[in-house]
Amino acid sequence: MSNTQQIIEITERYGAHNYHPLPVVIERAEGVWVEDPEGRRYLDMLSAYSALNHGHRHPAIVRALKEQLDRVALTSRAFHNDQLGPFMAELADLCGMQMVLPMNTGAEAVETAIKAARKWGYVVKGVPHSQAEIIVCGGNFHGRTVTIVSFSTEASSREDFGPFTPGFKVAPYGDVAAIEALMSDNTVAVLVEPIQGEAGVVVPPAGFLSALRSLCTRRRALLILDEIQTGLGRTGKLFAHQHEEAVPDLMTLGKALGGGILPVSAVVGSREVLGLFRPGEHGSTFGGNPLAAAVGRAALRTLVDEKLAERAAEIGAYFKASLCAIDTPAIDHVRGRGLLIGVVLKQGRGGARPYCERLMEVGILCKETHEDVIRFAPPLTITREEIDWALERIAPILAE
Ligand code: IF1
Repeated sequence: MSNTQQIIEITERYGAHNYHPLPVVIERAEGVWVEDPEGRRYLDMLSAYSALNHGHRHPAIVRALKEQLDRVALTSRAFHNDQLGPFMAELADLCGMQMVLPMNTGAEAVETAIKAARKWGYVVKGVPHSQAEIIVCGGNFHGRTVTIVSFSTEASSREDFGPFTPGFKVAPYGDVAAIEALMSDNTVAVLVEPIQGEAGVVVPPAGFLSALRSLCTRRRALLILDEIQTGLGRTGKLFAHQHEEAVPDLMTLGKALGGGILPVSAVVGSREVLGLFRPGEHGSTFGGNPLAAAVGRAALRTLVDEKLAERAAEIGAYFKASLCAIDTPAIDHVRGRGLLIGVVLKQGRGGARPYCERLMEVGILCKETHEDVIRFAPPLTITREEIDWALERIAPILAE
């Protein structure tokens, strides 16, 4: 039995089966390439769901990690450390926001944003306690906690996990009028992804985000944008909301904020909202630890220095146009922005999984999302030559 088979076997024997991974084992990785125990190389076109915008083990980020590791790794927030303040200042400035609350995972950032919005509703807007309402969109994905799946519209994310957290209303994604119709005096926020990732790379109608910004301002509700997947260069701008005029009141970040090395997430926003937290009201053992802060600083520095957002725009446009040019009855259409691309297959042809399995056999790792969509989201450091290498293999398989 090969090492790959042995590793898969022990993983399946002891691990809860909450995933259905492709039958590939990654033993080492560098840049956009990963390698299995038998030495086979694959082009990573999933990027850990957009946590690897900088590619695997980016040298500048690894260096920051190692240097910090030789100084201090963990302090808790009971004391200050010398990395967190500068990280939060650099992050707030990059976002054009005033304050940061550091956490670890995306879901923790989303939970923090929900608590911040509710508190703002009660303390500032004057909503009666425990009456706060937050509007979300169908097809949303914001994490896996019980509160977050309370407003999921995906049965498999919420079945068997009740009872659920109240205070959420669901409107169709992209429909500002429907969101307005759900608003009341108790609405404290609207929480949306600028592009829905898990729903299958769903780009909203042009003008949706800016119309939503105006609506929230008019109805005195906070606009919370979840940029955990779309942020930090992925869609060809630093943040996906910059494709429109839609500066959020709160923004959640995660995934690539950790530079593809550590879990680092944050809520970024105005002093009016994030300034409401008092000591002891919220926290996290690892949130804002010096190792994460040092890695986060390197991730932001690299993102800007290597112009990763601009690269995503340029190379993403080339990749998307090349995918659209593939002559095949299998593809219904291609959608997405920057290097967040979904190839939507025609229904009733067996779905996207078999294509992902075929692509793995020729050295490309990607993932199906929602049955009929192949998601391509390579690291933003990918070169045009590597995209061409991928296209030479993708085209024949999609044309089969
Ligand atoms: C899994 C999906 C993507 C996210 C947005 C918050 C979170 C995520 C917009 C929570 C996380 C991850 C979770 C991961 C797979 C991946 C995913 F398929 F689950 F939905 F990317 F589309 N907001 N998305 O995309 O962040 O707590 O995971 O750090 O659960 O398998 P997290």
